[in-house]
This record gives sequence, C-alpha cells and structure tokens, in this order.
Amino acid sequence: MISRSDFPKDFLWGTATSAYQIEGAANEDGKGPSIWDVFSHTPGKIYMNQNADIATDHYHRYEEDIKIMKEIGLNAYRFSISWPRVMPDGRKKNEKGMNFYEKLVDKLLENEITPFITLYHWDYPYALYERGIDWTHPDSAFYFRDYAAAMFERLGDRVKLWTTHNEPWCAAFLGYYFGEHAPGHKDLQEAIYAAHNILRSHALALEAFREIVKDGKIGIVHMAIKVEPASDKEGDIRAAELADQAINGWFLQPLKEGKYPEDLRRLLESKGIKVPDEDLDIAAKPMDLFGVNYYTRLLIKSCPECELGYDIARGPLPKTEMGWEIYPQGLYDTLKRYYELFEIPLYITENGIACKDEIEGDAVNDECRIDYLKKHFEMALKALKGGVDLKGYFIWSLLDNFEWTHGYSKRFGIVYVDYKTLRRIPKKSAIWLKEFLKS
Ligand code: GCO
Repeated sequence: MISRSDFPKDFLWGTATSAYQIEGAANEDGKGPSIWDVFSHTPGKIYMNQNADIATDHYHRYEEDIKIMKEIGLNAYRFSISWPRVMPDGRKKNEKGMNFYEKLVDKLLENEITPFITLYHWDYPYALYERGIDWTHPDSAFYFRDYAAAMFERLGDRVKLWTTHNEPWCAAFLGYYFGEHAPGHKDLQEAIYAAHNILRSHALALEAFREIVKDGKIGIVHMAIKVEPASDKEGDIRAAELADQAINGWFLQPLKEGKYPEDLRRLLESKGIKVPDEDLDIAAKPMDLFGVNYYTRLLIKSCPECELGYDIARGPLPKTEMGWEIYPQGLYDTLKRYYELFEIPLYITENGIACKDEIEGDAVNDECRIDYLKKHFEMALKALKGGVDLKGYFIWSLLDNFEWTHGYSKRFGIVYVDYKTLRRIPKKSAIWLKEFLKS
C-alpha cells in the first residue's frame, strides 16, 4: 500500500466542494438568485423536486467543517465562490457576501489549510440571465471579468491558487444543449455560443489576474473523461475521436492553441451551426496550472442516426452509484495526456465516488470509497513517478451534498450528512484518509 510519504512533501491533499451544492443560505444576507436556484425550483427538474436552499448549511457551519478537515489532517480545500452571493445583480458588490468568503479564507489559513478557489461552478447570477446577458451573450465575458477582478482584489492577498471555471463543458452543453443543468436550454447553437463566451471570459479573467495577483497562480478545471472506442472496429474508433473532440477537445484545443477541433467544427457547420472564432486566439493565454476532474471513462460506439454520429456504450467494468465505470487506469492516462499537452503543473481537482452509504449507528462503512480512492491514489503516484508535475489531489467531496439533478440521492462525501439534522458523521473513508495522511 502506498503512503503519503511517497508523494512530495509540499503535495496538497484536500477535498473539493462547490457553493451551490453545500452552502445553503440561498436568500440570506443579500445573496441574489442564481440560475441554479431558479432551475432547482422548477418542478420536474430535480430528483423528488429537491433544491439547495439549505443544502448542508455550510454558510453557517463552515467553522465546524474546517475543524473536520483539520482533524482528518487535510492541508488544502477547493471551494467555489457564488457570484450572485457577492454580486446579487451580477455586478454591484454585496459586502455581507464578500465577508463570508473573507471569513472562510481567514479560518482556513488559521488552520494551515491552503484555499484553492474556483470562480465559477455553474451558479450564474439570475439577474443577468433574465436581462438576456447569459453565457450566450458576448457581454457575459466582461461581467465575468469584473466579477473575477473584484474577487482577486478582495482575496488575492491571501489566496494564491485560482481557477476561472469548473468544467465549462457542463456549463455550456449540459446547460444549453442537453438541458439537464441550469438554465435548461436545448439548443446546440446556444451551447456553442456559451462555450465560446466562457472561453473568452476565462481569457479576460486571466488578463485581470496578471494585473492584480502578481504572486498567484491561475488556471481552469476541466471535466476530464477518458474517451475510448467501444470496440476496435473502424467505425467505433472514428466515433470515439469525434466524441473526444466534443467532450475534451472543444476546450483543450482553444486553451492550447486558440482554435476549435477541425473535424467537429466542420461537422457542426455542415449542420448550419455557426462556430464563432473571434477572440478565440486569446483563450490560449498561458496558464500556471491545470485542474483535472477525473471520475471515469466513456465508451463510444458509432451511431450513424445520432446527431453527432456517436453514442455511449455501456461498459463491462464494476460501476458506482452514478452508473460510472470504475477505471483507475483512466486517471493515469489523463494525467499523462494533459501534462504532455500543457506542460504546466496539474492538480487533481476532483476525484471521488458515490457509494451506497448506509449509516449503522454512528458509523458509515464505505469500503467502496476506500477501495476507489486507494486505486486512484496509486495511479496518481504512478503518473508522478512517470514525470507528471502533479501538485495536489482534491477528493470530491468533503461532505455529502446536492448532486445537481440527483438532488441528495447520491452521496460523494467522506463525511456523511444527516439531512434531517445536518449532523456531520465522518465515514470510514475519512478515518482511513486520516491514517493515510499520517503515513
Ligand atoms: C462535477 C462537478 C461536481 C459534481 C461531481 C460529482 O465535476 O460534475 O464539479 O459538482 O458534483 O463531479 O458528479
């Protein structure tokens, strides 16, 4: 079994969360609604019509949660800022909202836990959306830049590790094409515009960061699914290449060289979709770090009748409560790919598993999570030994929390949350992690 001492001494070991999924206090202290507040209150969108008005009430319990992190022995914490909490209308500062994040950061630093901030984890200000200035509108990039600059000014003296966006693919394609996430649109053209403006907003925020946080490091967090062909048939191999361009390349290539993947761009244009290219060159501004969210792989098969010519095939491997295959090898492959592509430090910004967590008395015996984490830690170490400059590992997640359209039905935490009382109960994986961090 590997031990913590196999990793560099300054390696960050943390957990990851996001504002909408854990904070609650959805209308408190001047916070404005986000598109997720509105979406989760729309009947039929979320499992059992649940919402995150309360979530895990981290807004009021963050000191207790930091104490738990400290107790486990974690030295970092990845969290996101709720844009409408600090700017209810999308641009005017709300001091009470700002103050929450200052207190959170100060408490983390007091406990020698390194804060690692995500600026956008999908909770766009509804006030901007209802004015038509959502991600499909070019001005969204300027509003985002002003929001980012305000946060750099407010926290940049204490927080040195930043990312602009969490999984832009989800914000653009789940939100605007598949309709599964807020704002629930189903329009491929809108999704392409949203992806483009998110990339522009990332570039503008980077420019602002260079001006404001001279000694900081900034990047982006990508949903890094390992795409593989369902068979070695030519059709499946071609389909997987196209799917990889859609899921990974659509963001990786602009970030690397300021242009979209050629095959997919041509296919989209052949369907009458306009693919913008203005400002795309700025998306390739140099970053200091790259965040890899890895969970699983996707097997792709050819599907001539499908809109983009491919479909997902069900894989043979053991699966999680989300139905995702458990595939640690994909983490190693993904880390190697992205390090070779960007040649900058990588962080595993999310990795974790939803298990059938049952509580017995005061214990949750989540062996499935311990097994998953062990195997993925081993792949991270293998990548490190293989030359990848891996700087940290954030487990998704600290707490069970609001799993988007699945509501509270899927538990990813290393700490169990009893949603009736909001009591936190460290699971067996938290106890295992505590031992690992001492090893
Ligand atoms: C994501 C999001 C998280 C999810 C987690 C489990 O990567 O999709 O960052 O908010 O909750 O990944 O699905």
